[in-house]
Amino acid sequence: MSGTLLVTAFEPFGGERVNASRSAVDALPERIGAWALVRRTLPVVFGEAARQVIRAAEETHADAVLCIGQAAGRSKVTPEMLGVNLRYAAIPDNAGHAPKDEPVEEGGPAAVFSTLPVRRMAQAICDAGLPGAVSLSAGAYVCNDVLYSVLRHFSGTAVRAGFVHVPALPGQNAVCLPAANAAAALCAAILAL
Ligand code: PCA
Repeated sequence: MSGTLLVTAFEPFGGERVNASRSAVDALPERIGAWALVRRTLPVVFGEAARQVIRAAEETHADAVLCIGQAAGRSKVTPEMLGVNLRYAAIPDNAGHAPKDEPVEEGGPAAVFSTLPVRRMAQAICDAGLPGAVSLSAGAYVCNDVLYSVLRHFSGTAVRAGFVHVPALPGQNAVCLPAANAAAALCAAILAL
């Protein structure tokens, strides 16, 4: 694949001052292989984050969409296999919403698979000497909300979409990965698209 790749990161949430996804995405170059990158930062707000991804993808005529989020406690850069039709917030989002077991989409399928080659992406991260693994759960918070909604929106179109969680930054969590390493892992994953 080649063309325009929309890469999104998230603003900080949960009372933190930084978001590792933003640091990693900021460290990416303008072009990676055959891809020209366009970047956006999303609010950590159910529903609104996904709307902003979809609007940005349509405005920029993106050929593919790769959303990046932080997963504190994870030690690896993890391409997500699927999104689920579930909202559950252990902490309120940045607009104060804390849904408890609500659907993302009323009547939607229980789960949708990423349309990016997640196994190849994870393997490429490992081949680059960086920590990578496929994840089978993007959780039920705003990252999953974005993945599920974006996949549903672009289902049946030529636009591929997926999500990668990165570990927290040093100083945020004992389990961490420097932004430069997370960015290098994302580059490897993007080259495998
Ligand atoms: N991580 C959260 C939302 C924003 C982010 O960076 C999540 O995993 O849902």
